[in-house]
Formats: sequence, C-alpha cells, structure tokens
Amino acid sequence: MEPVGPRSTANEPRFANIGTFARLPRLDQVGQAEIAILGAPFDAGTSYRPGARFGPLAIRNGSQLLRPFDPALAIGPFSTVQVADAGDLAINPYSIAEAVESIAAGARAAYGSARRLLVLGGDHTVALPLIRAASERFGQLALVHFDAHLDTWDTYFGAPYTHGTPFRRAFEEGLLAQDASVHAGIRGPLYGQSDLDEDSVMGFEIVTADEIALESAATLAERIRSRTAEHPVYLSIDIDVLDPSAAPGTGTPEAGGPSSAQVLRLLRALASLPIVGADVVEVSPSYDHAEITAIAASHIAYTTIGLMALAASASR
Ligand SMILES: [Mn+2]
Repeated sequence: MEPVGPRSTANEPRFANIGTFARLPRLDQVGQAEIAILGAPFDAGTSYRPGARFGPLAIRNGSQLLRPFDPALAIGPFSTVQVADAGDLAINPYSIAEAVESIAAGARAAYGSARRLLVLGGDHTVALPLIRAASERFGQLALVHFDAHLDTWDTYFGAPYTHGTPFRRAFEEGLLAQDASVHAGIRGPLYGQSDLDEDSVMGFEIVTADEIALESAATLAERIRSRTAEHPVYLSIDIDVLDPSAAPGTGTPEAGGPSSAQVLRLLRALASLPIVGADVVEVSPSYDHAEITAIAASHIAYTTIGLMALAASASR
C-alpha cells in the first residue's frame, strides 16, 4: 500500500489547519506506520532554564514549511515509508519518577503501531525511558548523542532522573552496548576532569564541537560508524548541540557550537547507520527568537526521519 503523505498544499496554504508534524497524517488515521513522531512535553528534569514542555508544539509549528522531498539525502521520506504523527504523551508535570515510567509505557504502546519512534522533547530526561523501551524491542543499543553536554552526570540535588543524567542511568541499566556510543558536539566548562574520565568508563567516545568545525563530516561519520559497529543505533539530539546563535531557544546554552549546516551535514553522513529510534529534545520556545530554534529542530527531525526511512529500506 502506498504511504499516506502530508496534506496537499495545492489548495490549502501550509500555514492553515491543525499542525501535525510536516502536515503528516495522524497515526490514528493510518493505523500503522514505519515511523511515528511522538511528543513528550515534559521539563521537570531541567536544571537551568525551564520551558522545554512547549518544545513539541514549537517544533510542529516550525515544521509546517517542510516539503516532502529531501534532495540532500535523495529520498522522499514520506513516500518511501509510512510516517505519521502520534500526538503527545500525557505526562505528569509534578512527578519525575512517574513521568519516566509513563514515558516508557507510552513508547511501548506506540511500538504497537509503529516500527520506529522519533520523539520530540521535552527535556533530556525523556531519553532514558525512551532508550529503555527501544532496548526492550531492539536489544542493546549504540547511542549516538549530539549535545553540548555529556549528560552522564550522576545526580543533581540527589535526584537520579534529570536532564543531565539519562545516559549514566542507561549505562548502569545495561541498555547500551559496550564501548559503542559517541557524544558529538561536546564543549564548554565541566565540573572537573573526572567528568570525562567517568564518561569514558561508561563507554563513550567524544567528538568535540571543535572537531565538528575542523574535520570533514565523512571523517567524523567514519569514526562514529566504526564505534557503533553493527549495533542498532539510538540517535539522541539535544538542540543545544547547535551554537546559541543557531538555537537560542534552549535550556542550557553553550557558546562555541556548530551551525545547523554543520550538524545537518554530519547527520546526513550517518546515512548507513541502522537507526531504530531517535529524539530531538531541549527546544524551549520562550527563549527562542523568530522560530530560529524550532525551525532548526524541525529540519534536524526531518533529516532524522530521512535517515530512518533509509534504514527501513535497507532492512527490507
Ligand atoms: Mn542534553
């Protein structure tokens, strides 16, 4: 059966009507999808500026201009596989522990109708329950993590589930394959050298923001590919990987980051990776200007969908 694509813009302006991601059909309209887009509006794990609970709404708004063919990947992702918008999870904004459980449960339920999920955050706390659900389905994962920050810290104020700690928890829970994961875009001040030492013990390799600026995307992609090897890949993208000039609307901005062009180029160079799940998190629209961040996030999400559609085609 041919995939149901985005609503036509032939007779309806793209800024009209109710805004699903990229004007795609809702998941309940198509029943089953290869890729479902799911919002996780939650930001109680934020350590600095709040507001990422409004991220899914902002990213969907920023996605209305996306067109169906991606020449850079040479794929029309929405005509290659069925992609649909599954709406938002209902998440308790007052209890982080309950939110983590319900996000995992929501992801498991969504897997009943979709092979792969792309989740729009929300703060980075949401990645842990999403990785739990993905690893239940696909086994141990290699994590490819775009972020200014490591997010492998232990606790804040004694809290184990925060937006700075998801990947330490994922490591402790055995969800990640040994020495197969990568951070990309890391920069800025740390608490100490021990942050890096502990991160390395947890099996991460680091591609710094300077390396993204100075090395070719092909060179870096080869490093990432040799790291993730044959493992199924979970791609987690914190929008603060971008320089604050390219993504001001986020919770913990760090100067000296890559442009959206550099990040999109590196993403596209990962085209052969078997990406089974992904998230785009930390868009906090009250700090945004002229939808800069929301539009960047929507294009990163669109490119991620293209990568997942390529992975789906390759696995058929
Ligand atoms: Mn993060």
